[in-house]
Amino acid sequence: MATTASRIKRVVMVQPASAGGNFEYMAIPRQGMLFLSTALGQWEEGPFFYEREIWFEDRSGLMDPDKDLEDVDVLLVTALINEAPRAYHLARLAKMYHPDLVTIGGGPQMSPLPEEAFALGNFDVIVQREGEDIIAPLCDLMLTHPEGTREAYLEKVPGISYRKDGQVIQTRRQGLVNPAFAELPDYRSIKDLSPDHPMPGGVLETVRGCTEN
Ligand code: B12
Repeated sequence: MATTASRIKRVVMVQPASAGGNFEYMAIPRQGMLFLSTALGQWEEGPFFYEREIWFEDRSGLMDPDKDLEDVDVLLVTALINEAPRAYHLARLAKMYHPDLVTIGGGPQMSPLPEEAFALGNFDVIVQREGEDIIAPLCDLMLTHPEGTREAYLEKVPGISYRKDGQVIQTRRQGLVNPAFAELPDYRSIKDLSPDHPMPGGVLETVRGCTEN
């Protein structure tokens, strides 16, 4: 963890390598990290500013959780089921090498299964459902209050799980994030994205949630 008292904090956001590869032909990064990065980048109400790097392992190669997370303050991990084994492995090693690093998980696999994520990934917090509106205040909280003193603050954050005295505590969340909250995906923070190393395909989000009601 960065030891300086700087107001600038470093966040690495990872979409872990998928088992068997990300499709047959090409890696298509998902949108979740891109919108969370926008939300962190536009946050001005808290004590910190967030410098982000989005690391899609299927595209940029595997991260070394020892070397690549030095001087990083927060690790955000997303996962679908086919990325969950690597996600948990990575998060566990990250915590082992950097005990003070804040680790937060989320996405379609961990959201409904926080117990699995805590047991296998040893995360500090799991975010359930959408995350744009709470991610910056949550990072502020985690970086301001040391482990063991956070619970009173965490219980006020809607839609998360955390551990307290060996139990998993879940907070309730109602409603959806306003679609204009983080307007555009933050492609600029993607690691290694340049004209020499473009993405072969991308996704455009037109509607959030289930299109079949
Ligand atoms: C569009 C879509 C696709 C597209 C585009 C994929 C892409 N690469 O972008 C296509 C058709 C290609 C596809 C393929 C697959 N998909 Co798909 N897909 C979806 C769909 C409909 C929307 C995903 C999306 O873009 N959402 C918008 C983004 C912004 O939301 P998000 O990713 O959920 O992220 C938000 C939150 O989850 C949260 N969050 C996410 N990660 C994190 C991390 C942290 C730290 C925090 C704090 C918060 C957080 O914050 C984000 C912003 O609010 C969902 C169903 C749904 N309605 O959600 C299924 C879904 C994600 N797909 C699913 C699956 C299984 C797959 C495949 C593995 C299928 C297969 N066997 O090949 C592949 C994997 C491809 C890949 N590598 O991504 C499952 C995942 C279930 C699971 N437990 O893993 C879902 C949930 C459908 C379902 N109900 O089964 N998919």
